[in-house]
Amino acid sequence: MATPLEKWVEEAAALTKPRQIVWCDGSKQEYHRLLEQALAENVFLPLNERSYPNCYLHRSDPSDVARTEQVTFICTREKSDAGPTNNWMVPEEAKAKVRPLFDGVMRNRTMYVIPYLMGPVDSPFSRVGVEVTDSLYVVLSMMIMTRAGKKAIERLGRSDDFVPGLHSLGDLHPERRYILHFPEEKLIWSIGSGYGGNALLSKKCFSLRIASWLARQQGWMAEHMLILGMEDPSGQVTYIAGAFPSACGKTNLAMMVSALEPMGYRVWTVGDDIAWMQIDADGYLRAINPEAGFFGVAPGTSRQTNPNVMEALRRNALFTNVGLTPDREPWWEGINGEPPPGTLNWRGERWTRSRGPVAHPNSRYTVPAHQTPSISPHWEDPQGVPISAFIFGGRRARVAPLVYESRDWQHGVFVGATMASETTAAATGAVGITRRDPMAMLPFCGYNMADYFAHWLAIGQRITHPPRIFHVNWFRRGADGKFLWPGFGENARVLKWIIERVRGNGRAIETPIGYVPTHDALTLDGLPISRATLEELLRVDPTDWASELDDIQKFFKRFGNRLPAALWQEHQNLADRLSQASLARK
Ligand code: GTP
Ligand code: SPV
Ligand code: MN
Repeated sequence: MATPLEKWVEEAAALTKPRQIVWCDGSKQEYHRLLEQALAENVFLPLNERSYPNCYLHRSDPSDVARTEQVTFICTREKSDAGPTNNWMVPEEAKAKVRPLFDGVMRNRTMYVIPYLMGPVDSPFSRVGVEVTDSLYVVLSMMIMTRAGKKAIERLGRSDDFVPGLHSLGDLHPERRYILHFPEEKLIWSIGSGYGGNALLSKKCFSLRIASWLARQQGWMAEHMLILGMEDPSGQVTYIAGAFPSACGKTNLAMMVSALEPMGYRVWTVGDDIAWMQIDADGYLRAINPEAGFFGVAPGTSRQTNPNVMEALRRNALFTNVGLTPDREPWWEGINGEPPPGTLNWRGERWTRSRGPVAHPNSRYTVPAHQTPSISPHWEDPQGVPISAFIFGGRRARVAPLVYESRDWQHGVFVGATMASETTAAATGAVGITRRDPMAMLPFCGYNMADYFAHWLAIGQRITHPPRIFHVNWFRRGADGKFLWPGFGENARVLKWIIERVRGNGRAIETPIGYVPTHDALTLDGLPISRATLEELLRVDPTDWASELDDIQKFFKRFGNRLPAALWQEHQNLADRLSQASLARK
């Protein structure tokens, strides 16, 4: 008898009518066979075999270079279950609209079936998904980003507990592009895009949008978070999970070479984008990284900013929409000086300054996680790692200081729920607009965010040892428009303060927004930073925060009476503390 998986694949094939169906086993031989085919079809171009062995370049359709939030939908029976921040359609209407686009779409194409496991092979918290796709780029990327093939099939057996994802490139026309989620039936449909988060359905679609829905039902958390371990000179490792919006520094923080390494502080990478977390029997929150690879932003990555990933990228990596030098090496802005003469841009044209950047601002690399020199010995621990602190952060030219700590869990949830950040090239649309992006989940929460906040509050009630909650901002700018903080490896100085706070000995002053390091609390040895700059970095400006309060109020009002009262209470408390502080100054 056919298994539930086989049945679903048959249905998908009946709809899309492929020329043939190929089941992926996830083996090395298969990867190489599919790569040969991708090279023959020009889906990939080979890079320099000496300097970048087994590395390839993919150029996507120029209209298909980033996630498209405007055509991403949460399809629930009730609109209120998707909430005011998601695009919504009734499931039946969404299917009626998009089914015709899938009908016969694979007629002259091969359908690849990719069973995959999210999470370590022997972890009780791992889950199975299956993607069918007609894109070789997707297949090869999924082989790096997930544990694909046999491992997943073995885990699934005859069970029907998997998240099916139907994907087709369609005709790549932006008007016929839809990314649909049906959380009530744990189903994903995606058509018209071959790009990253739109097409690698394991990532944002399953591990965040569907998983966040499941997590709320089942009492766990699925978050857009990096996971790292900070080792201190005694060898003790403190694990931290951090939520920053897309292209705001998760991968770089998770893989940093700590500026404090000479003092014995180093960073171990567990994950760079997604954390699945459960409360364990001892009352700690434990996190696994469901992914097996990193899909990272290329521009800005260099030997100086992120030597770990530069090392990892020298073999078995896929590059998307970067430039190509005459030596057939990948090139992007920030990698190293000027592009060599004769460099091709991301569209494959000979680069000239007037053609804009060499690499697309959202160009990416895809690389197996285990290749990074900083990979934690515990990154595949089946039970996950215990989280002692959460960090929320965004790109804020003003307002948010370098770092502050929330007062308690409820206040920390308020800090996360009111995060804001300037938009980036990771999604289509204007760049640099400040928007509220709660917990960096605005584009990824599969249900009403008011209920999501309530879930966070409820989780706090259940953890005996809740992580302490911090907020950071590496992107504050001075009057000259330049970043005040050097960032990257220097962020270790902030992590050091965070782990000191966790252990009860970091120095801080209480401000209306929370606890800010005293001027002598951060270890700044060897960093040429003036007292004035440090003061500016740590400054809490009452005028800025007063307008922040107004904007938060507007945002909260969108959720009507579904917003937990505790968050309105925190809003009021912040207002009270700010007005007390301004009275005290008078
Ligand atoms: P997604 O993969 O889209 O989720 O992005 P991410 O959050 O992992 O961001 P990533 O670490 O890839 O960084 C995005 C961009 O910000 C890159 O161009 C980095 O070079 C830059 N960046 C990262 N960390 C810092 C920092 O500490 N300071 C500054 N100034 N830039 C940074
Ligand atoms: C993000 O945008 O947060 C990413 C890239 O990590 S994508 O996979 O396209 O979502
Ligand atoms: Mn991301």
